Amino acid sequence: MAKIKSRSAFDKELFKRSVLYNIKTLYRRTLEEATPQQIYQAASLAIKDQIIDYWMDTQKALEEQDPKIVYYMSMEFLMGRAFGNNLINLRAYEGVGEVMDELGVDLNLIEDQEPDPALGNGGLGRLAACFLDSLASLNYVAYGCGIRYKYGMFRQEIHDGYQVEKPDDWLANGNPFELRRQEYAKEIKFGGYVKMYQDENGRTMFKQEDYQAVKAIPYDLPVLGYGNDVVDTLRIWDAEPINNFQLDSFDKGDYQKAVEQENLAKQICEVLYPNDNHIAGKELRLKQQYFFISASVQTAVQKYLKNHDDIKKFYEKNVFQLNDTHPTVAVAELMRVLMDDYYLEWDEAWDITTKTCCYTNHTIMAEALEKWPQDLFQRLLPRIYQIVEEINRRFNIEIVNRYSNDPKVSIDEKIRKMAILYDNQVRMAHLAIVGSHSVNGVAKLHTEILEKRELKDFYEMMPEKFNNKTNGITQRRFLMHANPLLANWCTKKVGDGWITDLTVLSGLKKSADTAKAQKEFMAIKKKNKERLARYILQHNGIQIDPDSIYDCQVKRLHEYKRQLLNILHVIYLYDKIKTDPKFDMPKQTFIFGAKAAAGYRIAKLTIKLINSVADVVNDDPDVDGRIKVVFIEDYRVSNAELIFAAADVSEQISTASREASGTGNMKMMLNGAVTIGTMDGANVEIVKEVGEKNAFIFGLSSDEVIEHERKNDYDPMSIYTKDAVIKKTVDRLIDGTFSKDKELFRPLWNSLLNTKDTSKADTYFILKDFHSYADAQARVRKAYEDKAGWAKMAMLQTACCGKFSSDRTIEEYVKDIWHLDKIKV
Ligand code: 26W
Repeated sequence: MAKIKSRSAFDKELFKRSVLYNIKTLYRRTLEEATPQQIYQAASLAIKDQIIDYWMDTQKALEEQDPKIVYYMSMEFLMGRAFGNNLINLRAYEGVGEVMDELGVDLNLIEDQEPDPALGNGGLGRLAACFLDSLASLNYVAYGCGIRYKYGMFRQEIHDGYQVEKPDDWLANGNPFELRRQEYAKEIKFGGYVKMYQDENGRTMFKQEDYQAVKAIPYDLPVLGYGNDVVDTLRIWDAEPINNFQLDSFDKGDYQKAVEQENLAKQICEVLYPNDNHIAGKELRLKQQYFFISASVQTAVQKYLKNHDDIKKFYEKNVFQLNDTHPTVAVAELMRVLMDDYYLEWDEAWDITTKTCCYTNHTIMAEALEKWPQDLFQRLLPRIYQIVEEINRRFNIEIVNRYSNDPKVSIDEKIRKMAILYDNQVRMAHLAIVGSHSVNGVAKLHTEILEKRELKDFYEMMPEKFNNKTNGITQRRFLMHANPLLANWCTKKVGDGWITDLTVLSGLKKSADTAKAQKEFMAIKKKNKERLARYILQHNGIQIDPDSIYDCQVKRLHEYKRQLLNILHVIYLYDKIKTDPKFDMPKQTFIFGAKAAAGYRIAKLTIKLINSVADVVNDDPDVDGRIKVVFIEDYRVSNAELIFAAADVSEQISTASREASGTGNMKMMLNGAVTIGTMDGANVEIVKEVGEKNAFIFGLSSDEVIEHERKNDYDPMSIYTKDAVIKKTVDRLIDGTFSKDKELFRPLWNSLLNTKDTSKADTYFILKDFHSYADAQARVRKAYEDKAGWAKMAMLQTACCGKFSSDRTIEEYVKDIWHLDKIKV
């Protein structure tokens, strides 16, 4: 068993009594009469009872020990279900399982009652969730700051092969773990104008007038550390009208304004924007950003001043990590609070702000770089805009000072490239860089690309700010909870130290060669494959063979991630089976899971293609079960856990240079899946850890991709015309094989071979990488036939995964950027 760091072991009897009591008082029912949902609610409240004590103790420790704390500011937190995870971190999972057994209740069924809190799109939101788990587990005090969206990521249904978006009403049954903290409500101001006046000391002051206000109400969710009694807080904000219709509003003729304020409050937290790597530039999104940032910044400053008197030392006890550019208004908001509310001078406020803020970049996709129209920004946030203007003015002067003596540099050119305000736009990434003391990428390659290309001018001017923090994942959720069989086996082999130090798993390396360990490892994989097969049978009505290779690509649907390459390869294999009687292959199941942004036409059509290929291939007697294609509906954290545990092959096939890091790659690796992938994002580091011969690497390198783009010399049409195999495969999209309407998939064909505008053809190098990918797949199939060899390779994935724990990532942030102190509870 794990070293008991927690003061009290889980009290089974108390828990059992508490569940039964809750069922009675909440629902006036007995256990036998209660529905699974009611048992889930009752059990959650019983667990929360225990958590509250630790939560209060953590607050007390915080006050006594006064450590530096981090505010992780993020528009997205993709937490996944809390119930099972809380049990794991309380080290009560087994105990609760036993109680449920005694009560004749199936714990899995109870866990399945919980909706997935899906307040995030994909990697960036899930990373935030893993970081909170690690922060609490490593004894740091952290606040996640975000938005309590009424509707999270849409629920995906597949109708006739097409994605249909349904609202995700995750709060329909309430959230038993949350606490509404009305007493910490904040007022947030939008619009109006800024009045300038002199105060009694003759100082120029600024006041926002004639604004619309909403009330921000915090809801706190506990974030448990593993076995250490630390409970951190995810604080998500909801909006409410300041005061509902007051009679005097009518009297003053303010009726219009009262209605507007009410509507504003209703809209702000309504829904998460379901775009990934693409900005829609909607006003409401900017409102969301300022709303939660203003509330969080005000809270942080007030909390600090409760126990400290020198505001100028704010940064000694607080750090703000900006999760991409989405929370970047924090830079200007902190300036505003320090100057307008606490009367600091510009230079003092700027010193504190830059020492407090840090920025993480998660993408190089140009479409994702946030820019706001200047007039919209100014209208919505007039005081904030003034401050941004002044930051920009001073930064431009810095550029001039820095380069005016350098004859090789054109100042105008530098300002054009680096200014925060330019071309009537507010460039949020530039504001984030200028206003922070740390700028980091999320994998080694990604940070290099930022330094050498995307943010080259900034790197040149302020290299000391730049650093890399390779992403990580929490093994508590993605091994312990997702894969209990493998987790227990690892503990049997190397002890349970891996739960808090993932590098301990390297102790498995010495077993990788032994037949017994190989057999045990693969028997566990088989059980997990059977579990997924049951899920797929139940949800898709497709029977898959647990002895087939499970080849999994689960992630957001995006052209750069190249699900199209994967499915084209399936089409190619299908053709081979149909035309070459001598061709044989081991059974392979291609599993996809992905949501497409609602307005992303090509991505949605790719989903339809995958489902259409599945319909044709799965039922073709010539195929004889050798290929199965499965599209898992509504991919989300809870079914991801089933998929990771069952995967043999991990598809990480983005166009090199495009995937900043990837984290699904790490989750699959942890569970013993072998990577087929490009040298992109964190794949590069994965290959380094596991060794080249234990991965299937293919395709252009990131330098090659970038070089083709620079020279603009890539011509997919010449590949298509010269290469009969590629031509045949691609033309399957439009020859009626997969749809009666031959034109249905024409837009996909065009995306590869745009004949009207060749510069827009195959921008993700699918045709260029096709053969190299097909070769890698052939190597996978060959390797899989060698049972012992495969078992060894699979086991080495788990054994070499130590580096990719988010615990390691967090310790690097702490050491290089945050400088937090650990607390003891
Ligand atoms: C403004 C719309 C928008 C929404 C989300 C733009 C950009 C995003 C994110 C940057 C998308 C995202 O999740 N990025 C992913 O972040 C992960 C965590 O660092 C990385 O592992 C992925 O490679 C990256 O795509």
